[in-house]
Amino acid sequence: MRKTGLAVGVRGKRRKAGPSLAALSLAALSLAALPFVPISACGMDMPPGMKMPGMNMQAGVTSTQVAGNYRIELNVLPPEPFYTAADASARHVKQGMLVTGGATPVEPTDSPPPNHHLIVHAFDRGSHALVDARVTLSFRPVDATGRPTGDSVAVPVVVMQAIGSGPSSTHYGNNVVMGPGVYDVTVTVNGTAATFRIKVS
Ligand SMILES: [Cu+2]
Repeated sequence: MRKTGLAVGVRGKRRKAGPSLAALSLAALSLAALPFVPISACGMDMPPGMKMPGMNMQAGVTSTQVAGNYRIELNVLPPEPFYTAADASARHVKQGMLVTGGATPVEPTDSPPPNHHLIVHAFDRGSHALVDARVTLSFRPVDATGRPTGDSVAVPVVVMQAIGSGPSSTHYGNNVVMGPGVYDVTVTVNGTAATFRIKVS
């Protein structure tokens, strides 16, 4: 890596390269003071491929891959509550997941409590239209060299929409327990596989 700007020498009067300690802690402070960025509708508002390393990872991880005929977007978000359509309307729920099919949801109140909402959106590669997909999803912890450090965990895939956002918000996945670390997440969309390496905090 090339250092720029910081170590411009003054001849005969050596200056230390790099920002001062005070500047560093100021930088850390301003990072810590950044407001939490809410993400609506399961990350639909985040540009594909956007990552926020070193920042509040609760704000989400988004990663996109093209595989076969599909563009697959993976999101790691905070856990979400699930509702049936009847539940949601009876209780006037404005935020959360509307279950439209698939496996049994893992509720935020389940034990052990899930700490992430691991989901995929599936789009047509060319038109970027949402596709109706049969999705499988699993994750496996890996070390820095990519070697697996634990078993692969299959995620029971719920088909859901973000409440209030309609069918265009359809996505697949569930609440999961994922400790901090690096994972290989394997997704299949109608039999087409993609593996994402992501860092979860
Ligand atoms: Cu969701």
